This record gives sequence, structure tokens and C-alpha cells, in this order.
Amino acid sequence: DNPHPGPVGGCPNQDIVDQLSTLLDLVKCQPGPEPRQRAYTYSRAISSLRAHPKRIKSFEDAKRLPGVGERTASKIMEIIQTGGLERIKHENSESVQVVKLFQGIYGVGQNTAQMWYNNGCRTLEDLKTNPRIVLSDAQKVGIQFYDDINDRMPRAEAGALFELIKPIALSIDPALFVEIMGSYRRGKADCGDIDILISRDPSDGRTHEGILQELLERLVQAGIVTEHLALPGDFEDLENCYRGLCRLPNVAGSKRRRIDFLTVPWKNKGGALLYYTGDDIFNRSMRYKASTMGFSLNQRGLSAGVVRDPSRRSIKLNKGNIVASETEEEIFKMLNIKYRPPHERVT
Ligand code: DCP
Ligand code: MG
Ligand code: MN
Repeated sequence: DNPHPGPVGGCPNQDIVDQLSTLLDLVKCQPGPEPRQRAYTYSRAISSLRAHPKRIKSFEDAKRLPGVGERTASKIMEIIQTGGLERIKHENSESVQVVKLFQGIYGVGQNTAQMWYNNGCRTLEDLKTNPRIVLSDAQKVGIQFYDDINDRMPRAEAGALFELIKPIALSIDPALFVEIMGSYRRGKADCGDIDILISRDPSDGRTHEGILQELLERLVQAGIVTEHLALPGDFEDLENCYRGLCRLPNVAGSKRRRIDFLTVPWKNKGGALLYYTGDDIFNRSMRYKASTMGFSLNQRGLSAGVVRDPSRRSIKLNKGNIVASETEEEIFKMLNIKYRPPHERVT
């Protein structure tokens, strides 16, 4: 009639101690006086259980322990009878939900989200008011436009934004290569963001150096780019990456949308087209195919003769030389794969 008699040797109530300790850990990181009181109650019960030389068998046994009241005694009985504690599941699911909420903030990963939870934050409002939380500018923007950023836009809206942006770019330099990438180029019906690739054929002696900065200034002026999330370290580089928010100007109530700009040297255009068109699973399979042939594929193109550290494969001992990178077609050809147009690059 007692399916969980507890372990032999050591503490005869170790399983109860373990369950209550798990619950204590979950409660400890919660803010306010109520969880603090509960944490104190659980700690006292755990100490009493550790000090108790005999297996607890009944509600009455449990209640006789110093610091154990009705409610803790019920929990102890639940652990004895079921081996678990519903309350842990409940507390746990809250933490899972909150961490998920925080991970929806631009640039916030599992570790930061968990840290904020452990600091007692449960809502986006808590993050703004808790004096222990220091938010980056991008995180503040991420919170301000949380719902917009986590919403996917209809394909037509991505297209409309691109049709506004492209002529502004070409008005700076008509020889620019400006193309929309990502899910839009693959033909998807909705897009998480807008990915725009910029490059320029340097055979007339000019490049796209400085274009991105000029373009962003004009897009801000036009009310299209509204907030910056991540600016390039050096705008003079030919290879750059920008992340921000944009919206359709002159459309009442238009939502903020995520936008990425990527600039690459002309010689890497094919590698960049391939990489930023995706999808990420297709990219992974292409990289794998390249590796089986002794090549290495990244957003700059296909390389041969790359030597990797045998114990840490991500470290390149020799960078190798690019063998295909100007067009997507030549990369497919080098890999002996029949060319697949963007809308077929879904896995
Ligand atoms: N990419 C990748 N691996 C990553 C991130 C991105 O290979 N970890 C490549 C493939 C993606 C492209 O970059 O297709 C653009 O990245 P996005 O995150 O914008 O993804 P998508 O545009 O494909 O989808 P979404 O509609 O969600 O933006
Ligand atoms: Mg995208
Ligand atoms: Mn993107």
C-alpha cells in the first residue's frame, strides 16, 4: 500500500527531500513576500526531514516534524504516494512560459531569459521596472514593439516595402545590385522579416563602399526605417550587416517589421545569394554536401583546401581558396547538384 518506501541507507526520506528541494529552488527565485514565506517553510521542512531518522509513513508522522504544517504534510504525503509533486509541474510550466516570453524579445537567448526569470521578472513590464535589470537599447526596442516583431508579415507587405526601398538605393547609385532574399525570394506567403542584399560590380572602378550608411539615412528620413537594432561596426567595409525595424510610411497603423541589410563584395555575390536565400535547412544540406567533397561552403562562397583543426572543427587552420562564389549556378555546378531555383530550396 506504499509504492514509494524511499531509498535504503542514507536519509530514509531522501526522495521527499529531493522533491521539496526542487520546489524550493523554483520558489526561491520568485519575487515578493509570499514566495519568500513559502521558501522559508520548505527549507524548515527539508531540515526536519534530513534530521529525522525514520521513514515518514503517514500524514500524522509528517505533521509531527518541526516546522511542518497541514499543507506541507499534504505535500509530503503526495510525494510518498505518487513519487512526484503537481506543484513542481505548475511552477515549472510558469518558468517555461516566462522564458519563452522573454526569448521573443529581439536578441534575447535562453541564458538571458532564464537569468531575468531567476531575478524575479515574470512580465515585460517587470523587465522595465526591475532595478536589477539593465536592458540594451535593442532590447528596449524589442520590448516596445514586441507584438509587431513577433508577427509575420504578408508577402505583399514585404514586396511593397522592398519596392519603396530599391529605388531609393538606386537613386544613390544606379549601378547597385539590390535584391530581396530570405523567405520572400523563396516565394513564401508570409515573411518573418525583410532581407536585402546589396553589392556592386567594381569593374568601372567604383564599389558600394559607404552606400549602406547613406541609404539608412535616407530611409530614416523617408519614415521607412524607424529604429535601429544592430549597426555595422564599420560602415566603410564592403561586407556589412545591419538589423533594424521598418514600416510602410503613410499607412495609418502600419506595423513595425524587421529588416536586415547585407552588403558583400561583388566576388562573393553568388555565395551570399545562396546563403541568404536559404532556407537554413537547405543551407545545411549544401554545406554538408560540400564537406563530403572536401570543400567548405559559407556566405562568401565555396572554398577548397580548407584545413580544420581535427579536435575543434569550427577552427580553420588554413582558410583555403575560393573556387566558386560569383554566381549561385557555379556553386551548384562545382557540387555536382542540378541548379535549384529559390522556390525549390525548401526542405
Ligand atoms: N540563415 C542560415 N542560418 C541561420 C540564419 C540564417 O542559413 N542560422 C540564412 C538562411 C535564411 C537566410 O539566412 O533563409 C535569412 O535568414 P532569416 O532568419 O531572415 O530567415 P528566412 O528569411 O528564411 O525566414 P523568415 O521569413 O522567418 O525571415
Ligand atoms: Mg527573413
Ligand atoms: Mn533576416
